[in-house]
Amino acid sequence: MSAERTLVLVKPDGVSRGLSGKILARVEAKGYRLIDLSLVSATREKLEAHYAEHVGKPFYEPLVEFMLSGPIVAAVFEGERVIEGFRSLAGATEPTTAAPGTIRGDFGRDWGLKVQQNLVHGSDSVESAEKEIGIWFS
Ligand code: RTP
Ligand code: MG
Repeated sequence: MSAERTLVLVKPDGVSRGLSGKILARVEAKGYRLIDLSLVSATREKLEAHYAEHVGKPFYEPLVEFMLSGPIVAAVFEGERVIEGFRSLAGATEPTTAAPGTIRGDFGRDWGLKVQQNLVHGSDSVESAEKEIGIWFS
């Protein structure tokens, strides 16, 4: 099987809490190769494209506000089955119940807000990875 690529975002909570290095180190330690890396500020346009599937949902607007609240680390990682592999490292969406040993499970919790501040994003398919890499690394 040929190597895949995925887009990883360290969300504003991860960057502001000083966890970017730790998070990227976990992905590298698993054996995935860092291909591209950037500290970026999101824009509404980028987020609308990135979260197109969530536009109109009740958590969409708070999610956008959260993603605009500070800088984001965008990274591209490569490796066999990296899309699945990173999502497995990240853990379940809700940090309170994400399994210990995962990024969200080890570093995240419920901060009492409507939108989970769950530290990371990872693409969920080859198609979304291609689309998302294009959005954050254009
Ligand atoms: P991501 O896309 O960020 O990797 O996370 P995911 O696949 O685990 O979660 P997804 O369902 O795609 O949702 C995207 C992000 O929206 C926020 N969210 N809040 N009910 C809620 O309050 C809610 N549901 C989702 C989270 O930040 C989630 O990561
Ligand atoms: Mg998702």
